[in-house]
Amino acid sequence: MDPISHVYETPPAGAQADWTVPQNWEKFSADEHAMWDRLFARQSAMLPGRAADAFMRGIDVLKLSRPGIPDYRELNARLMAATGWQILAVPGLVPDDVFFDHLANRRFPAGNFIRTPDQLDYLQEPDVFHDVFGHVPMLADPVFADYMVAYGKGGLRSLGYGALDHLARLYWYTVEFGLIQQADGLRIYGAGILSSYAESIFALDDPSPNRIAFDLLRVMRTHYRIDDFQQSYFVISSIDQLLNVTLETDFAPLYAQLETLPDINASELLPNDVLITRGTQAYALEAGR
Ligand code: HBI
Ligand code: FE
Repeated sequence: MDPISHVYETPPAGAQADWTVPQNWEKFSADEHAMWDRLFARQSAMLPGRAADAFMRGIDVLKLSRPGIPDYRELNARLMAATGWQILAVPGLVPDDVFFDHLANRRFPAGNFIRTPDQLDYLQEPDVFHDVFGHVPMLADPVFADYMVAYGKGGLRSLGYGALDHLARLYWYTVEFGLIQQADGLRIYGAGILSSYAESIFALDDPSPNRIAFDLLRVMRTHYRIDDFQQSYFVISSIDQLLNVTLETDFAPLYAQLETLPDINASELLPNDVLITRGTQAYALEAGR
């Protein structure tokens, strides 16, 4: 997950001006590679029938099932051939403008560390498992790859409108926590879900959360939780829908409109919502949220 907790102003020692660092693949220990393998085995056993077809294809095309933390020299050769994207190592969270500039130029920044055994199911900052296992397979899909570029360019523009918070919700409810309606059922394409064992079950099977047909303006009005399962998920009908709505929408008037509209709570439903599932919110109510 990507909590916007502590972002420094300037790159730390050893990092480039664009916040990247050498991956230094050789420095990962046997224990760190074993942690990747453990997480990979747990997720890949559960994801067939849950993850989007595009994600499963990405795992295959990029040969992510090879043991150990991927070496970006090899991974980037495959990813570059598929969609022109590359993965670069960063120490952790990077400033928004730096992040958007990387995306706009087909570079995905990945945290250059892996969680420890006591962080198996939750950690604050995105590590290499979340960033590479969660995000990179979808970047091998040509349409999704273009969506991420469009998002990066839109992100840079949003800063000029003071609209970062609204645009960040789009990232959250698509790239991180998105669901997609396939002909053979509901599937996950969001990296925040796909890199989490428990949320990969919750997001599809639990009666608690709302599952709402994706609507751009609606999503940009909706609050989200960074520290627990989502109370609502938004469902796209295809990756083309996501790319096209992003390319065809003029965001400037939308941002102006957003200033006049109230925000929506994460669990709230609106009369115009197209519902795939009306959630009971039992999970959130039980947890006292
Ligand atoms: N930095 N490394 C990293 N990863 C992110 O996902 C990230 C970031 N910085 C900012 C950021 N995300 C947000 O601006 C987006 O979630 C919108
Ligand atoms: Fe992420």
